[in-house]
Amino acid sequence: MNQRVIVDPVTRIEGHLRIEAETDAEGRITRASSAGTMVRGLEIILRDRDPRDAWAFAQRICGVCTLVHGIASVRSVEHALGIAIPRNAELIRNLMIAAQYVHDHVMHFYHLHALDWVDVVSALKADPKRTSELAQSLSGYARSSPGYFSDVRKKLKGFVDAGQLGIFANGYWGHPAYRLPPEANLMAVAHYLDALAWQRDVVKLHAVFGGKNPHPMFLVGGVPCAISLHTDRAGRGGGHGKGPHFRGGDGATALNVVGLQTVQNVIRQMRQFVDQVYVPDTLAIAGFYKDWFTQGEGVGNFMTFGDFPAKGMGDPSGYLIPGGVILDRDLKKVHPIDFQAEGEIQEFVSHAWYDYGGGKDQGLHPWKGETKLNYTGPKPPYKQLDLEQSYSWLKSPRWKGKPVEVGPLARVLMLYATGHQPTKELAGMALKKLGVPMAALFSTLGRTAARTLETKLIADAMQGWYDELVANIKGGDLNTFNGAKWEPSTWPKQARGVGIMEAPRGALSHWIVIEDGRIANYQAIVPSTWNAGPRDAANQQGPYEAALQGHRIHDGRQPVEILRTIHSFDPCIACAVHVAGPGGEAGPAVVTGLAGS
Ligand code: NFE
Repeated sequence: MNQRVIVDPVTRIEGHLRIEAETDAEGRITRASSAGTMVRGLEIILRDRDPRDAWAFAQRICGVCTLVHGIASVRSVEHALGIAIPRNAELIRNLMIAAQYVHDHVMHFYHLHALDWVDVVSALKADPKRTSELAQSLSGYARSSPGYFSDVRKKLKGFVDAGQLGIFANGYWGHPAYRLPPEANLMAVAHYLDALAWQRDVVKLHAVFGGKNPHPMFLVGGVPCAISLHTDRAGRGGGHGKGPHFRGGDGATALNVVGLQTVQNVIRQMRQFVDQVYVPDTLAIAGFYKDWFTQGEGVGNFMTFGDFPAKGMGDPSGYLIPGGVILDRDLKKVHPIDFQAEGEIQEFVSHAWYDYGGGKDQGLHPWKGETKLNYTGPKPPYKQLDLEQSYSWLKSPRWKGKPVEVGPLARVLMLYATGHQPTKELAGMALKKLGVPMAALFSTLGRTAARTLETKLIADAMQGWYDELVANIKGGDLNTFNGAKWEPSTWPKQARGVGIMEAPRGALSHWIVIEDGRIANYQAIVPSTWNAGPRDAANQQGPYEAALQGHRIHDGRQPVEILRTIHSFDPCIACAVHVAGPGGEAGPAVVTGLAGS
């Protein structure tokens, strides 16, 4: 019987995502539709405000990729007004963005995605001694003794016996699609718990540079963290006339030696966890699911905007991750992006609950973007969406009319295509270990593996930025702010800018139009919008929708296959629709509805 398998909400993501998958008699997906079920509002809130304040509002788009909207926002204003930031500010921003990647990707792997592959309940059957042998065969990670795994198993048994799986509730435990032996399951559960503790520590990097996390502080023209090696715990000047006074601590208001040492420790902790836990776990788990290297590709087009500048955002030749577009999997040609051209980056609303002044089939460049809400869907509670009409609060962004995938896979492919040697070596090592060809990257697990590989590349790069920052400070360069154009009286009457960056989930852009010192228009095109958006005016599917095509759903009440592919993108619908949630609802468990059609 043909069915419509509905997953709403998709959990272990940020925000509200609904998938409606139409299947044939064999349970194969013939058409999948992706719907964001809550609405954006940030663009409207930003109108008429001071552009120098925009980051503080824009950053509240999301608390997962906590800093990226702050960075994209200040970059949009800097681009509009022609402000160059000091090298120290660039290094500090690079370190903060990189820390966000490492934190976010590890969290995604263990806490949002692993349970699609790891059967928590099966871990109870594991032998702690054999688990220890398995863990020690994979890496030199210290927490790998039989006693350690025995304790984790005991803890887990406590959850299960009490009927309170807590954070592990509502998985499809026992589903035949789970293939790991009990020992691999126990090891992964142990690392899930370790990663929770680890993230609490590494988040300190943001607190040192930006005051807090989530939502650290930013500043148009630089970073708000002054550097002073002469401050004590209370931030008072020290030194007693004897040169630098190397005291200081958590209470200091300026970046000092203690803060820098904390950053160095975080970088070490990050690299250690990535090398000893995240990379080996990804390869070990992926080895049991090689059929997932041949499905879940998506649209076959990939886009990056580029990030981690070495010579300012104005000079893309200095970016660690280059920008460009790869079409139809062809890694031999990278197409340049023209951000200003009207026909390149556009958003469509043909199947979204918005109107455009010029008609629903029009595509708009974001400087001319409109945010006019028009909900025409069924009245809740509803069983099905009308997929022939509008069915999502996400718009459909397109590059030259084409759907493109953004995110870790796009970045790894771009680094590979542009000859980045460490990427080539790392990808080569991973593919060899797994015994799969390069084409395996174009898949559900290829996307997940690419996220792991880029985490290692970026964690390794952090040490270089840190060393350069310390060398600058030692050389007497304490500058973190360019205030030359701080005053609106120095601005032109009208200015337009785009702030680009690579957020963990992919290419992010904030578009600002400034008139008479105020924001006349503001549009954010977010990675999850590129990936999760609905069909466009030409009926082309977005990447999520295309990636689900052809998946065989074995049990419509437990569609773990849909979760595997959707989670491989790491959805954030809060970002994609810039949620304004009225009720502060907690995310309920995965609900699967079957509606015959
Ligand atoms: Ni809310 Fe985000 C990232 C942005 S979403 S997580 O990464 O921008 O796509």
